[in-house]
Amino acid sequence: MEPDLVIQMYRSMLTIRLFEEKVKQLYQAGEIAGAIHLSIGQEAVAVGVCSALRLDDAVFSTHRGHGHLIAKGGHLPEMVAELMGRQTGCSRGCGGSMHMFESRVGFMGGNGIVGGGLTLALGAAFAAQYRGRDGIAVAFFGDGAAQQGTFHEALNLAALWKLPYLAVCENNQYAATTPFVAAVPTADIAPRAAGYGIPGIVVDGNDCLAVYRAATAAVERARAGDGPTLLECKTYRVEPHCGIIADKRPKEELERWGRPDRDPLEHLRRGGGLSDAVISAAWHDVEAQLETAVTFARGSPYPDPAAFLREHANI
Ligand SMILES: Cc1ncc(C[n+]2csc(CCOP(=O)(O)OP(=O)(O)O)c2C)c(N)n1
Ligand SMILES: [Mg+2]
Repeated sequence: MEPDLVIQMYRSMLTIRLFEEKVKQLYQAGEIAGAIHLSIGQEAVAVGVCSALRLDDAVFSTHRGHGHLIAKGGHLPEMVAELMGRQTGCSRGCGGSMHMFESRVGFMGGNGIVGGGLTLALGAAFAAQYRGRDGIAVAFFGDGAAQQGTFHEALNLAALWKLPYLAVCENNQYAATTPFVAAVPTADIAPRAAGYGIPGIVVDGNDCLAVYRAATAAVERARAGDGPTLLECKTYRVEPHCGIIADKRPKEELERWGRPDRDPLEHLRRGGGLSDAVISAAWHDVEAQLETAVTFARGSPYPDPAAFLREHANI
């Protein structure tokens, strides 16, 4: 593994972690409105997968998508501005947390509809194949979304047409308050791939390098025209589902997943042999970038509804 790539992955995970912590603060201070779903603890999935992609590969995200956009190269000032509902936001302040969109980095949007991204990504994968391009489409989705019909519809068609498609299940073991074990009769989702004749891989979703390796193999397969892969990343959401739902997960479980050896950043720091100097430079840099982003967002105007309606009068 290239040392520069490992450092880049660490910085990207750190950016997600510190971004989410800042968002939590701003939300609690009333500077961000609406529902916010944080992905602290799940950083290695977003970064491991997106590090295996090109900028022009298309990523379709979920309601918990800040990390996916950051990992795909999203711009922090526009992201914070979007969360604060400002005109300079990546969706011009009209999308908010679940509907960020930044096509210039191949981020084709978050989605408030659980399982919705699975079928949208299918369209992008078909478009790439139809146009003879070698781009691929990735759908992130949760363990809860795997119970939706769109999961089966998307995998069936992607496999039938050998589309350049990668389905990434972020199995954080809960769908809101419903534990995975109370909703699914099997230990894993990945074996369902056999029903569509495609590879289904289970990987430690808190191990960024393991996710990266598995995603790289799936991306190579898709680009070669050999069709889709289902990648199930076992992980854990450290924060509650969203700010407004009580967290009833067992204390012992929270403590177990909160241990440093389960933390994705700490895991990469140890496994990647990153020095203290590299780590502290990364912290310094990312903290400064976030401060700049927040200042930018606070200083930006709110959208003008009349101008927005005029501009979109033909829709
Ligand atoms: C079609 C649909 N059904 C229900 C909901 C309400 N809802 C929002 S998030 C969520 C849980 C999703 O769980 P999972 O797919 O595991 O993702 P996670 O929140 O764990 O990242 C539910 C049921 C929704 N937004 N859309
Ligand atoms: Mg889940």
